[in-house]
Amino acid sequence: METSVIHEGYNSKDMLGSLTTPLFQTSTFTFQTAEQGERRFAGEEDGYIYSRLGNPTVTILEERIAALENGERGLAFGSGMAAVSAILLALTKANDHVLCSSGLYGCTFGLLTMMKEKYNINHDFSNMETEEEIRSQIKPETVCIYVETPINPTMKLIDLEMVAQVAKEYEIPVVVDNTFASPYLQNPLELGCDVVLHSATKYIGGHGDVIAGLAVGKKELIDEVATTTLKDIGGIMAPFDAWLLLRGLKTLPVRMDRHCDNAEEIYKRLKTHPNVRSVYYPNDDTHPDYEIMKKQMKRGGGVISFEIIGTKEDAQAFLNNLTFLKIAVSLGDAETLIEHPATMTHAVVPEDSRASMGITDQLIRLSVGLEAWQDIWHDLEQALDKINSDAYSKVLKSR
Ligand code: LCS
Repeated sequence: METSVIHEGYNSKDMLGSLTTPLFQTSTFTFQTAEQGERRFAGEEDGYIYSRLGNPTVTILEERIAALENGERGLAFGSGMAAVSAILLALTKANDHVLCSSGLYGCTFGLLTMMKEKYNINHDFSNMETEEEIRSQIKPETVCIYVETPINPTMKLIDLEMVAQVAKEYEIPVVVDNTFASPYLQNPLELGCDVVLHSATKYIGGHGDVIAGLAVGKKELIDEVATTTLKDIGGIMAPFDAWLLLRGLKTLPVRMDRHCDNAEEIYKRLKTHPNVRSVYYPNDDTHPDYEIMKKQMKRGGGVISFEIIGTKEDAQAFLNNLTFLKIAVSLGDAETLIEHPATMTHAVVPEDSRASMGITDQLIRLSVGLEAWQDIWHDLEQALDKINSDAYSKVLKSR
């Protein structure tokens, strides 16, 4: 992995010796003759035509991610949601059914709702805790199982090997959103799943400067997506974004280990703070899915969720009291980012669904960055301590 993130898919000899991958910032490619143009469009001759159909910088990234996820073909998109929607729309048609993990990123939830309302493509949520539970929720119309693990923002895990085994019995493809783990910590295709997706905006980019998505799977399916729901809907990745991602990817293993080291330190401290009611981080034997984490993830990742003791307003005051940690959605950046899922990333999810996903008004999501963990903790601790004094002053006022 450490070597592949740097070298896979690129040979400097092909590019005048350029050490780093060249940026082909071009919308179109010239043909030497009209006949060559005809052959390229007919698929009789390899070569680039137009950057919506393919671009050399983007191809290098696609080959690299395919190697990192151990899949046959990778495909790049203009955002994580472009990847999610292109894959889901390629796998479904009207009256089909998708079985989803009971917890999804807010916009994926929004997309599924829209697919249901506009195209009658239905879905159900499942905890996917046992084989029987999954079997009981698969319908004759089920064409896809869609799983996020770790789940945004609750950090619940789904046993991918178990889901893949059940899905094989029914010949239903399993799509996994691997954004939170990154290819460094978890490889769903190796566990028997069929498609892996990433919001590359997060750990793969790693520097908070690009919105992008990636998908990897069997050549036949990814070829179909490339020529239909990517090409014709058009959510392609720009060459410069691919260039930034190739740069970010080189340090993925180093960054992920540091994110995990820092998260482990912060987790230990959050667990013992008196104003914290609960903490969710999979790499701990008190986490209900710890056995799954040991089975399918290298480490626990860089995101921790926790509930403060208090109200929604206390949660917001806690965020406002942070001094250098940034209040922002997104995750996986060098900077520690902190947000309030109920009013931000998952605000589109109706309140009752949020409650069943475990997204309370007290829940805070922390993407632990690469700063010194002592500094991160220092800022969190002083703001957590203030919740205490706020709560204390309220008690005094109420007397
Ligand atoms: N899948 C997951 C698990 C995500 O967390 C996100 C974005 C997406 C897909 C969509 O990717 P995008 O189109 O944004 O590249 N998650 C975000 C979040 O938690 N905060 O801001 C965006």
